[in-house]
Amino acid sequence: MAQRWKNTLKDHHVTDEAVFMNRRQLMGGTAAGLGLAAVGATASFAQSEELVASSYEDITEYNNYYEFGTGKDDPAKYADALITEPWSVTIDGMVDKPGAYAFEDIMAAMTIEERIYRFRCVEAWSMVIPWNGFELADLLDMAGVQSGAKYVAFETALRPDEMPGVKFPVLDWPYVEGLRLDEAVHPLTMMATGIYGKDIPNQNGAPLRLVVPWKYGFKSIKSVVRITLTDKQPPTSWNKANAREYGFYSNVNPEVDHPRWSQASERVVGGGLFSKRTPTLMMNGYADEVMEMYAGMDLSKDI
Ligand SMILES: Nc1nc2c(c(=O)[nH]1)N[C@H]1C(S)=C(S)[C@@H](COP(=O)(O)O)O[C@H]1N2
Ligand SMILES: [Mo]
Repeated sequence: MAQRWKNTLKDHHVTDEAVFMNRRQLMGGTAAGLGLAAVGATASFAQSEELVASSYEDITEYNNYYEFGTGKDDPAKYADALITEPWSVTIDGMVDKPGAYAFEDIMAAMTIEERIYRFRCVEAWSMVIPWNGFELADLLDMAGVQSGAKYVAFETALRPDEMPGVKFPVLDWPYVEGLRLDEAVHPLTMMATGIYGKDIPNQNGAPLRLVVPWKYGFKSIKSVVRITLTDKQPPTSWNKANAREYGFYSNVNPEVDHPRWSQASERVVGGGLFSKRTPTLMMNGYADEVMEMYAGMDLSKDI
């Protein structure tokens, strides 16, 4: 599965930045010392050498976060207004311990790791992002998922005073998303709280956002305030906006085109003049890890 992002090779400063990771992103509230954690971080980057991360500037200045406007540079311009402290995530529905979980308490209980993932937007652009965060499964464990739960629903904050974009009915606010429970507890699925070892910037979904690397980017819902365990497939924003174009699963699939464009290839953001298209990989390159979850499904119909 080696995929070399040649045009971003010169941006390969991941290891340098990892050394400067701040305390919040390094410490999962456990005993790991700063020095040790930094060494671990460098090692984990070295293991992923075939994926070269996009630059911090590309990742944080070219965004989709429609609550702040639909332009790619709107989130970087306007998302500073989002107040992320204090923050809590309500976990409710079919869980043993429903309630509002303070962000600090979540961070103290979780193990923060670094994962370099491909990120593929349904609009056919892509990046490689070095996330910091924890597995969603660990957070769900904290709340105690009850038997009978089959899906996980997510909701973004809705703050008209802080989010200039929500006065436009582009989507039915708040932004909502959902996963099947097996997808939600898959080890690749994470809640990201950092990028390049720094706290995740507001435009990328501070203070915590979902990351599901084998699905189109819109599944990776930002600034999550509610997580609900349910036995019914939850509504999702883009499916509500246009069910013909956006399904519940939204798995990256180069063989199933969007009704208005091909999904066979993608533009790697950040190449500048040398920007090129590269073939899109089945399940965004994670087929070996996730394909078995879709056994028996018709991937051209269950989009
Ligand atoms: N709440 C919310 N989450 C969102 C979006 C959004 O508009 N609002 N955009 C989605 C889309 S379309 C993409 S491609 C990714 C972009 O993530 P990034 O800006 O960190 O690259 O966020 C997703 N999560
Ligand atoms: Mo997207």
